[in-house]
Amino acid sequence: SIQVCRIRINGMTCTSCSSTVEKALQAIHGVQIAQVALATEEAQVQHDPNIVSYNQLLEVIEDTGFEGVLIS
Ligand code: 9UX
Repeated sequence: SIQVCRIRINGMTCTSCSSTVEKALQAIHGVQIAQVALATEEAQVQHDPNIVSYNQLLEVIEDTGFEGVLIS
């Protein structure tokens, strides 16, 4: 089943930042939809937890140079 999670993204200051994070999340196998909002500093990610875990999402975010923190 698909899980929707919200992640706080710390360190983004421009739309290029948020685009980088969004594209990285969208490229992950097991992610259906990923949207990153600069204004709220939040990502909403629909993923299949059997394919990609929440912790793997955080690792990809950190690989882009930003910090991710689970909201819900
Ligand atoms: Mo532009 Mo966002 O260097 O860090 S991509 S401000």
